[in-house]
Amino acid sequence: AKDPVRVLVTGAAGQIGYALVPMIARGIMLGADQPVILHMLDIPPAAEALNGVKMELVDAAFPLLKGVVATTDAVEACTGVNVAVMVGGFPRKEGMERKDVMSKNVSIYKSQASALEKHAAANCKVLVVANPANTNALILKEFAPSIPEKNITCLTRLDHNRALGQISEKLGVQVSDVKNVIIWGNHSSTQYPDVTHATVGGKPVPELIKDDEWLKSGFISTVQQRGAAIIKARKLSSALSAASSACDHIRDWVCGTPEGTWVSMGVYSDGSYNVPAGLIYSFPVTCRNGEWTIVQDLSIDEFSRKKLDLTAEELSEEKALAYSCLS
Ligand code: NAX
Repeated sequence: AKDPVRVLVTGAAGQIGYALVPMIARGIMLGADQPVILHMLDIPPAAEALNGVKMELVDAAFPLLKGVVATTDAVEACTGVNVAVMVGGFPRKEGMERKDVMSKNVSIYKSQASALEKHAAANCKVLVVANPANTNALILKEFAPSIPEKNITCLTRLDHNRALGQISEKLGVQVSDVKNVIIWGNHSSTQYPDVTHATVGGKPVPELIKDDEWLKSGFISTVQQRGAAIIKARKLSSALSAASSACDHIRDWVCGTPEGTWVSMGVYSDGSYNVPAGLIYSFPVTCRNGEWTIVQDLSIDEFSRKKLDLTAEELSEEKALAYSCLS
């Protein structure tokens, strides 16, 4: 039998945490033959709720679940973890300035970066979900210099999956037949969902849809605004889809992407596609042997170029704002 993998979920008493931990314990993230030990972190006001989640995990009697650590101590939570899913953060509340929210998250991600750097297993893979996801991941990278930058990513897979879902609905085809959409940039409303290279059954999506107006406007804004539409309908933000997409992100990263298929991940930019180096930016990637590689040499038309640049500009501004919170 395989040795258990230790998976950290921060913010585990929250809504995404509640949907995510049973998926991990059922093998959806790391495979049906991979035992896991869950490490769950939250803050003291949520300690009792966190303990309730732990009780439910015991009650569910998951065969793959070999242990549960539920704690409000970041060092205990981070010790020995192989995978870290960072869902905990400070949400924007009504009337709060952007800078104040950023400042709270910068201090959370700075201190959790140190805990991970000192106590996580070597080669720990990190996925940041909490918003502002790209910039939280960048702060984590800055303050955990001994963790390889290739191991620090943020979640844009939910946006990617939303794009697949919209194309499948528009064409009346199975979502599993839609491939190779791309989310470029920030996990925010400036992200660029790009179908230029997407296919269904090997045929280019732009040829199948033949509705350029929808592809260049309705489709893009639907994907960009989907989070807000879910909040309007549910009075709560996306949780099951976010949790499922976080599992997809880690599974593909660890187990590899299928031949001929790419996915979107927020990763440390090396300057590919003239995106400024040093941002955490969502790119199309393939994964093999536990490492992602940015898909190279895709053609970028003028329409796309503007959108890639716009979301990069927003990320550069967020980066500057985050740094101003440090001084
Ligand atoms: P909740 O407010 O339900 O849960 C967040 C949890 O984090 C709470 O239990 C809170 O006590 C905990 N927390 C706060 N500070 C913490 C700290 N310093 N250490 C550990 N835990 C801490 O939010 P939920 O709906 O679960 O969303 C979590 C985060 O995901 C939010 O930042 C949200 O904006 C973000 N999202 C990101 C998405 C993505 O695609 N990247 C999509 C879904 C989601 O909106």
